[in-house]
Amino acid sequence: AWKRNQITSFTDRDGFEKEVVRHVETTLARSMFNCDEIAAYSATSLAFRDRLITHWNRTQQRQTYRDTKRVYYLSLEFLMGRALDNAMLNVGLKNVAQDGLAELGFRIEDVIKQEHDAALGNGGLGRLAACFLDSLATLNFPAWGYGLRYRYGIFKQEIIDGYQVEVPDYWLDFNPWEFPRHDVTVDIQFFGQVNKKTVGGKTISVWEAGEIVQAVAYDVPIPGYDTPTTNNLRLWSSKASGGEFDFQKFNSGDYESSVADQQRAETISAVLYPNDNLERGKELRLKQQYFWVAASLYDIVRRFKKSRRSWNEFPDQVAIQLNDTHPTLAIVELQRILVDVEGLEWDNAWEIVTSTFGYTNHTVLPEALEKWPVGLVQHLLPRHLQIIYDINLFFLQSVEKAFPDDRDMLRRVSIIEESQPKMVRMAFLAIVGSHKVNGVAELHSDLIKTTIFKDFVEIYGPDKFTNVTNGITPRRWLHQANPRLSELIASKCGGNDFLKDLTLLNQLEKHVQDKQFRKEWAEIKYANKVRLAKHIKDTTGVVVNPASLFDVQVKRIHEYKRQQLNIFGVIHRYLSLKAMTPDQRKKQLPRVSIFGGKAAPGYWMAKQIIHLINSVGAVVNKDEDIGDLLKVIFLEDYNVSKAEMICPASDISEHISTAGTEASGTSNMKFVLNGGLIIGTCDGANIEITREIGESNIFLFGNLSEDVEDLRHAHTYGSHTIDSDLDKVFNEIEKGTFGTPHDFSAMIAAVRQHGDYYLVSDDFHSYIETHQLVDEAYRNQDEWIAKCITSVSRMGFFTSDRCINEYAEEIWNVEPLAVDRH
Ligand code: 26Y
Repeated sequence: AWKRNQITSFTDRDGFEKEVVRHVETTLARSMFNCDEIAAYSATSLAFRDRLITHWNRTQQRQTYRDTKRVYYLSLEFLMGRALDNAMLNVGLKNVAQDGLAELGFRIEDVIKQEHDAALGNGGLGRLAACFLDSLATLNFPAWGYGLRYRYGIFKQEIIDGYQVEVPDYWLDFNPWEFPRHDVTVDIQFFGQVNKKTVGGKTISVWEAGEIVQAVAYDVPIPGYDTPTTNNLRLWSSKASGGEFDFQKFNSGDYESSVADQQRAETISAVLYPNDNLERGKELRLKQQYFWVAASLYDIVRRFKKSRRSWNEFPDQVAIQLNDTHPTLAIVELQRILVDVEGLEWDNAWEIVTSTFGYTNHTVLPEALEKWPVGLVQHLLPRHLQIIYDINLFFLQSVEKAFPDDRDMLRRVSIIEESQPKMVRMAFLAIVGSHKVNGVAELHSDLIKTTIFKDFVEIYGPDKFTNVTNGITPRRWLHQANPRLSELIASKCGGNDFLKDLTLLNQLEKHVQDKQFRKEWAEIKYANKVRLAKHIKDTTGVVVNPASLFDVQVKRIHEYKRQQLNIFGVIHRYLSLKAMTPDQRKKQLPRVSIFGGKAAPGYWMAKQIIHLINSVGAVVNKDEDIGDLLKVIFLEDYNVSKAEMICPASDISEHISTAGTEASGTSNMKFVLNGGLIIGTCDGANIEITREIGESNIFLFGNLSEDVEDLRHAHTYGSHTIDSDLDKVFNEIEKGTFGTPHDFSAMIAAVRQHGDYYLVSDDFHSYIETHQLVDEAYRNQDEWIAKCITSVSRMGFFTSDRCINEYAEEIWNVEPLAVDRH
């Protein structure tokens, strides 16, 4: 028998240091004498990576050997952030590394900070996928993620003269966390035509390629917390097929065009589309989607075939979850493989397909729903368009049977929208091709059933539609982001078990009245605020007082999320302060309004909002009448690793979307879990957070989702009077107090002239009043801290572990694989 992994496992400080030195001197080919922090980061990562590989191989072997049902999570986005700290904590050897690095002359925090975020996502949807991978591994589910290996992740945001400027995020320079699998490749075809062939009396369709691009697998290990299970995230990279050059062209002297072919192929996985909730219908995006989906399915089918089971067992072995409609072509591709390649009958194949897929919807915003022009699909994927038409035909036939007199129903639910040009409605295709459809919070799941997917509930019955309220991983979002709070909690909850069973947080509640505990809690919050204040000073030059109330809104900039409401509220506060006498001012509570988030590069209004925030900051922050009473900060380049610093430092955070527009929100959960309170609308998961933590521990305001339609109607067809306080804010902007008024005229016009679609004026008064309640509550620090502790103690529901268990039970029908803890 061969001996396993003698070389690369360390368990103590000495062993760790030896591994670091070995990697510096051999893998990195450097000397310990000029080992800087980057080299220390690289070597530490390589040492931990080696450890993970052992567990990873064993996990994969065990999963192959046991051959139980696997889950495949298809997502165009995985917003992973940094890997090293997470790996150290999940493996449980961070202390060892800390001591070892200290002995080598490094502070572990500085080493961790060398890592570039893996920013392969836009926002909530991508981060959710990352939290799910963490939970799947922690709970020992046999699960793979499939995504694209973008060379450029979400752009880096710079703020220049108050405006957002996008800089490319080239992150792959050195990435120790990925393993290229040059032997795992799939040829993906595009364009071409479909020919009919008769084989043994049967007519089959053959798709002749017009272009072939190669998909190369890159694997990223995903360690579970406190378990040897290490799952796999497989990311596909595109490459010209047939090696580096098309030799025929090359030899015939057509060097330029052979290089051009290669570049065209590599373009497919080059860049993440930076739109969040805004569909643009670009051909390259559709190419990305098919490239990734086809490679993933080929891989999944190849693995299934190894077990030599009958095709009818496919859904017993494979569950595929579609993260929004972006991977919906997988439904069509599997049907194509089963019918055209494997020769199954249509109905038999379709039964297998629909039993395999589940579809998660993340939005009701019409502008975010994917539709592809029929002509584009025809051109790029001619066979797939035929299959889509057949799927639609059979579907509409069944609808017609059930609703014989309802012609309009057929028009409404058709997968093909009969518009000019005709469009393929991807959400409808996803519903028809899946056995379960879920929303991501209760309100959202109700809304999709009563609005955008109403007809489908009638057709399929209500059981096809379900809710799985989002969650977050407490490993990254508490233990890693807020180590001191995590430790304090552990001291009251009987150790670290709460990180695996978050409901154990409820043990905190009996300590709420404990003076010493509250004091320590408050000290930790303060220290986290000091750290953020330092970051603010270092990056913006503005000095903020950590004793102020920190009011945070960080998320993608979008009109529906209403950063404009927030900044108008800030201006209102500024005007109120300016109108006070010095004596009155002395009684006011100092506040720091902190914003962060990226605007899609083509989203002009979102960029205007950023500009207004910065313009207000420029005036307020240097106003000597105001001093510490109000500071306005825009934090550049909000991303996962910044969120890990910001969430623990917030007193109150803002989740203030127009009711009915934010599907769930997940940062609301991160902020509360880190001992902050929230101000929010009755939207998304805010509603369930309120149910869990209690109404007295959250600041809710604004109109309800059921009233939004009527209000909008009234704006358009009735009289629309602007809230008088908001009007004063607008007048002040128009006076030029915050710079050239023309710059902000569109934002004001959206409210005054264009129907105020997001109900900024309707909610303004309630918003301002509720902020006054926040101020009052914050004055009583003792009670404030009690609210925070109580809230945290009741947040157990919002772990992504609960979420994954619900998916496993209700949608995937998969079970964890027991592990031996050698
Ligand atoms: C079609 C394409 C342009 C597109 C790209 C990205 C469409 C949507 C998105 C991203 C959507 C997204 O991040 N949605 C968010 O998903 C979170 C996780 O479920 C929710 O918490 C959040 O409310 C929702 O906005």
